[in-house]
Amino acid sequence: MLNIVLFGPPGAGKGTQAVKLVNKYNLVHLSTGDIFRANIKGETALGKLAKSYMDKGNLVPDQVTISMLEAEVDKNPKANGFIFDGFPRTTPQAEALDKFLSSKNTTITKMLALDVENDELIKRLLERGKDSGRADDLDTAIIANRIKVYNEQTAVVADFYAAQNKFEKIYGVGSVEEIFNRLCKAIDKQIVSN
Ligand code: B4P
Repeated sequence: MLNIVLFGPPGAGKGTQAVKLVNKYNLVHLSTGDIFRANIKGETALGKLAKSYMDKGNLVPDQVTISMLEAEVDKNPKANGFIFDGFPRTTPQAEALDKFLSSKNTTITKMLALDVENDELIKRLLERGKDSGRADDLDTAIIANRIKVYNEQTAVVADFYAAQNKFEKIYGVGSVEEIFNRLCKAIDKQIVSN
């Protein structure tokens, strides 16, 4: 199986690139942000809970997020592999994912981390906020909080995968196609060496 964690700060382009990668490598795309937004739209209990955190730019609690993600993996028993987009975002999430995948005799192949400077992230998110309808993209204070949360709680997840020799940084500025080619090069190199 090819299991990729697509990593990076808010607005780094994880969602944008994940859609292209799943097509090329025939993988299942699991975006925790998208699943939460679908629940918000459907006005489920999970959606109501998630919204109260997401609208402020905070993380949804680990146990809720982990259970939801595991249920989504279980819905796809025949998958060739997964792109985990926006998950794991904390060390407990990374530990839970490792344990869960190993119970299925598989593992994370690689973490690809999109590297984008803060000014560019803020510019992209505000631009998306003009028509995304996402409360967390509209306000510079909420965007600043998302970046702070990333630096304080999420950035360390890179160390978790670096310790397993699975971490690779990919420069995330340029055209969508240029960045996609950089990601594909890293994945193809990994496939050849496996
Ligand atoms: P996410 O939905 O994961 O959103 P994101 O960090 O904003 O997005 P991403 O990096 O995917 O950006 P995109 O490609 O869209 O999370 C939202 C919230 O959900 C979190 O704050 C949290 O509350 C909650 N959540 C999600 N997962 C969680 C977890 N595991 N645990 C707890 N809470 C969780 O790109 C952004 C913009 O840039 C787009 O408009 C795009 O068009 C543009 N763009 C992309 N590539 C570009 C390029 N190369 N050049 C110029 N613009 C580009």
